Amino acid sequence: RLGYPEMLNATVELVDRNVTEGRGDSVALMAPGVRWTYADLARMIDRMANVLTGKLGMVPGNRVLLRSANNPTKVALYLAIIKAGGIVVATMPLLRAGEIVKALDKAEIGLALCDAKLEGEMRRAAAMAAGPCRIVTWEGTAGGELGDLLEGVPDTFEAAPTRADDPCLLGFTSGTTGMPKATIHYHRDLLVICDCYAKEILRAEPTDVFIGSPPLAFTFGLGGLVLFPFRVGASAVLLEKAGPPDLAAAIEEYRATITFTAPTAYRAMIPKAREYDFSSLRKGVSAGETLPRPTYDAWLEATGIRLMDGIGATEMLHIFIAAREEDIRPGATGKPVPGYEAKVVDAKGERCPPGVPGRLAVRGPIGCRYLADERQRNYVENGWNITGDTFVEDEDGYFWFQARNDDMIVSSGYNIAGPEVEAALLAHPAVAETGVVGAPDADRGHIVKAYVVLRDGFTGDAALVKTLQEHVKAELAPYKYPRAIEFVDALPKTESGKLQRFALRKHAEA
Ligand code: 3SK
Repeated sequence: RLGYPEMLNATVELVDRNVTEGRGDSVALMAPGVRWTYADLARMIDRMANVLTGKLGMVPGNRVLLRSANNPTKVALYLAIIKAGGIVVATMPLLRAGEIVKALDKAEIGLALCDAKLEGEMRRAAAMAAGPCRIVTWEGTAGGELGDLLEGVPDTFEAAPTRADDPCLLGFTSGTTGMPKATIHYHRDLLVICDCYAKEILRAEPTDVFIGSPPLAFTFGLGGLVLFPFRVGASAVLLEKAGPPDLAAAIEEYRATITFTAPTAYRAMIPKAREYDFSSLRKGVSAGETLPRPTYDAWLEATGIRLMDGIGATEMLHIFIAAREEDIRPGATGKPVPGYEAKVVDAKGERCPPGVPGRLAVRGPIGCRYLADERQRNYVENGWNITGDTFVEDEDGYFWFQARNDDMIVSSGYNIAGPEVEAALLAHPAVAETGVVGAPDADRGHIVKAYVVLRDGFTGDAALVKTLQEHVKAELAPYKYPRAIEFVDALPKTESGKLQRFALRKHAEA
């Protein structure tokens, strides 16, 4: 149905096509002090591709590591590597040398392009790597070492003759376990997620201005802040600092229309809706973590926007279950995105009847291909991608998130989904953030333990513990209430904003 030609280059489709079809003067990228049209971006990409294949000796099929916060130079380099037939290996900006070296070794990297601001850890990693790695740094909009290389280089470049199923991206899973896996994606995959999720569910327009916080190394950010806007000739705003206060201010400054971020950030921005002008917004996508109903309701009340929850995976590049605004069933993640199939299966792989929880299995136009990793066998069974999530499918075909498989707490024989208890706690005005895990208990095997960050003005004392316990008992089956509550200043999170429940579990077990 998607019918891509055999020969296909993703950069040509995403950038050059905007120029050849008359959208060269439309704004592609904005960032503090930067405003590049599609024509500007196309020229920058071509100069960079000339440097890569000329002075830096890159040949099609080479893997190139890319390191920086979200900025226009990173996007141009990303797309230049792809246009020249290379394979991008993007890493999360906050990674330390000991983590970067895992990517260098796994992907056998010989060339790394790194924002000068992140050079220290990059050089330390290269010194530890198994093979030699040349590092080229840049400053701002391609000044510094890369700027010198770009001097006098032509601004036209003929794209490498890539096939639709040539690899162009190695995406590392976000590393919540400490042993990242590299997933291989093809040129066509970058278009598939635009033509399935973005076209059918998001329905973006060329006049849209996309903004958000996920790093481009997390494919949620790559889709939302580069691929989706470029596929329709819209604009994207790139923020190096994209915490909730920065994001809220930037929504007003750039008159953004579509936000991509995690539920935590939406929650933190709710009070900002009174401080900043959010009237330009028309859509909001939430992913990375399940969207709790209280956050959905509060964002709707603050902005009038029905947040679009979604679940995706680095393995499948982007979101595969979601709902259009008019089909949203608050609290449910949605239905399979057109082009994908999903089912809930039991331990034997049989489809569970509606209402019965099981593992979520998905298949569609993009499947998981790990780079040399035996965990491939656990993830793909008979063509179905077996995710690590427990879901329930209802009679109407909506999928309801229960927990990560390893987030299920078994207490006195009850199966309790930590995220469900989190959602109940978040509905209390005292609770800003919470993470719920099982803590070992001699009598019950495990008890439900909540780590809670309080909103300003509340005190974490015994009276509040009691109040929160009673609150959960009133919201959920009483056996789910947190028997232990610990008040903390912050919760451990991955760089993509996901709660690190394994860190909380470790703490609870100590
Ligand atoms: O749901 C996620 O965590 C995800 C992962 C990768 C790409 C996109 C998404 C939404």
